[in-house]
Amino acid sequence: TIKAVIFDLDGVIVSTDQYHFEAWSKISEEEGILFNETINHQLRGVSRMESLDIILQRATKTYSDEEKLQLAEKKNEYYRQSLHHLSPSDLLPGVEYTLKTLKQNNIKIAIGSSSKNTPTILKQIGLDKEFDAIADGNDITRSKPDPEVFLLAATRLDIVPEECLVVEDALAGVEAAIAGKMNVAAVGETLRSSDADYYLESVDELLELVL
Ligand code: B16
Ligand code: MG
Repeated sequence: TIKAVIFDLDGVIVSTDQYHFEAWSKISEEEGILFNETINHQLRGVSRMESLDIILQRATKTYSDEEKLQLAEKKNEYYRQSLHHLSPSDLLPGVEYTLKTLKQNNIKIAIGSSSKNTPTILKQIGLDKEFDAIADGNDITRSKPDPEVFLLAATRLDIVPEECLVVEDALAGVEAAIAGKMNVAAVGETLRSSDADYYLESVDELLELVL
């Protein structure tokens, strides 16, 4: 039985991926590095510094650690500019209903996100008080596909991994959930044939699995 659902944030609760894409595009353009949707897809669920490393694989010059930090900071400033526009209307389809229904049925809900901007995002979309536990990029040292963020969420919920269902839009996140011995449901076209236990067209389909 499933006693808790741990939601990824970007790409599952809210579609901030477009904002990440725009911010990384600006950085790449300024630095003269090739960047496109395909490369952006590799950044899903991956931490900020690891994302930068993936982008810099196509750079012709080498960057010092100091320069990398500056680029990551600049990207985050661009990204945070976009977050100002975020509002409850940006919740992905079915999210509000799903959270409400899980609560009514005494299923615990948590966030497990790589993003250090999780507190800001949750406030902007009006969900900062909704979850029983939040584990995010500020709490962890190893990002997805390491299970750390999901295991921390489970610990904070006081539910064993085997009784948790993770909902993810990123391959790294699906792998993290599997590594943490959790049940995992994938959303989003690109994960249609991943190793996830379930595939969902939209988040509300998880209610059929859990209730
Ligand atoms: P930040 P998730 C992830 O969030 C994003 O999918 C990924 O693209 C981003 O690089 C990462 O958060 C770090 O975000 O720069 O805000 O700390 O999908 O795990 O909720
Ligand atoms: Mg995601």
